[in-house]
Amino acid sequence: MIQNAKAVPFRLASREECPQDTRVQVGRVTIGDGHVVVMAGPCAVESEEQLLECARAVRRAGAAVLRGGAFKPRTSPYSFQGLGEEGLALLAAARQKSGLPVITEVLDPRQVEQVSRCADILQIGTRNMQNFSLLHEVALAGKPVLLKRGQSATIEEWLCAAEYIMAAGNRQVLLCERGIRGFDPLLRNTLDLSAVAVVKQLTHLPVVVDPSHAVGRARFVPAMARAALAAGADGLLIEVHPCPEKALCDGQQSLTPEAFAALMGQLRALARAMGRDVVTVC
Ligand SMILES: [Mn+2]
Repeated sequence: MIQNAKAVPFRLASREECPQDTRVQVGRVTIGDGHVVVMAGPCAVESEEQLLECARAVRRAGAAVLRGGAFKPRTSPYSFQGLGEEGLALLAAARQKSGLPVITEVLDPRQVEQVSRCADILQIGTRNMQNFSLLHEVALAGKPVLLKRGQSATIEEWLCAAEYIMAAGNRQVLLCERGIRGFDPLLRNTLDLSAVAVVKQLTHLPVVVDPSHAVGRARFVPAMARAALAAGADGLLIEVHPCPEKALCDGQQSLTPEAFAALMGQLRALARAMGRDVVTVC
């Protein structure tokens, strides 16, 4: 038993354990069945108008899941930290009005229950990938979990973090590549698309790519979103803001609704060329 654990540090997440692709069900949306699921919305929930405008725009363009942060883990403690509970209430309202399932980040094990009430997918951010008490709590919540890769995490460390969630009884895990720490100041991070190919082979879990946080500049997001789809990603997580220059968080990497709609058209064409579809909620 101990020898086995040594040989394969992530067992439940491995292809050997489960040769068939895992499908994660989020309301009527299935992630991991070969089709492409696009999740989009603002970095942070800022107001009712901002969130609803964004929800309507991304839905119209064909997104299947609404993203939005209520609790924001910021590099500086003086940056906007999110609306917290008020943000969760706005997400719940947007979910109801738009009919889109919601993904939002949970930062603290003590908030998992509260966040679970309005979230269809619980997001673990890059800074918390190895916060094992948080991974344990989200596993117990019984909701799908999107696990972002740590900024400096190896693929194996990332899969071991997924294993923590699975070993605690939750198999509904989405892996999210969001860029790793690079050396080039022109980009926020380096999008590791090779990780998508590697992880698709090593595991049966769906893989989502977040090009927004990887490149950190809106003008580079469409190219990397297309590349992620071509690399085999099951889904994309993209930041969209009705007015990026006024965003309280990550405005420089947020697409306008118009740019997002144009990108969705390209993604649909690319998906078709690969014998896939972009999933929409109707
Ligand atoms: Mn962000």
